[in-house]
Amino acid sequence: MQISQSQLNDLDRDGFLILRDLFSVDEVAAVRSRLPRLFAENHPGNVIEKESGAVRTSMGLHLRDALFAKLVRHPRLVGPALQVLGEDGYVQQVKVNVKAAFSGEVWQWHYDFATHKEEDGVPRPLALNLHIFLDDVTEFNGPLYFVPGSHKYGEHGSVLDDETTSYPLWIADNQTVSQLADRNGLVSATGRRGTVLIFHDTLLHGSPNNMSPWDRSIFSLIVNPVSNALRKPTRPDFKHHRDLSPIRLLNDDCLVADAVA
Ligand SMILES: O=C(O)CCC(=O)C(=O)O
Repeated sequence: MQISQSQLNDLDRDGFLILRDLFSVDEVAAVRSRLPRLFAENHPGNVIEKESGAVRTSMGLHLRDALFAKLVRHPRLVGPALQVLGEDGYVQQVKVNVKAAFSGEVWQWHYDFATHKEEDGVPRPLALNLHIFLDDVTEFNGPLYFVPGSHKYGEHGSVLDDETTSYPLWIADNQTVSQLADRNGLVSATGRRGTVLIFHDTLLHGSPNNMSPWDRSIFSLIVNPVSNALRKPTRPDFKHHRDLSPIRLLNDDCLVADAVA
């Protein structure tokens, strides 16, 4: 799948693009059906919330489940990203961020490239983060907040925060967020399950606690150009995969065409 010139313009201007209802309810249900087994596994890629003990994020999923191995090659998800990159991309990171009802914790203000640069030695902020909503995401259950256009300011200052949550994250300081949010406002990315987000590596974003009675799970795939691959890996493979094979797209019906093992 390719996106239109006007969508390319929006992505370039805002740093993110929302593609509503791109995956069907049946496709989302097929993906969601894999989660209970994956979350129950004793796997280092399963990161538990600090307070509740619920799964916060589950990583490396395309190496742990055959349906996720297809999802990371899905043309509706990855086609637009390869179109934007204009070159071969590899699977950098694959996860589901859960944010359970009542207990899902915050993702602090950050931009992804800070971590990619500091922890993986990625040279340039070219990677794209691709999300699929696996639940309806509303104003109540912890949607992502974006500072639109913040990717245009290049790299923002960042420090490692390994205390606030169970997931160490290079975070942006409040002053930077204030300045850019005062100038450009904030957008909360909401939509029905099956909606897709694409966003740039230097876009400031975060998400609040989920104090609602509704779960909020989101699939995330980070695609990085092969030419921009990590140079100084320090993190485990499930946080930044070492297999730099170019992603080759499958057919559009690959999630539902036939039974996946
Ligand atoms: O799942 C969330 O709320 C935050 C996800 C995020 O910040 C990311 O994918 O970089």
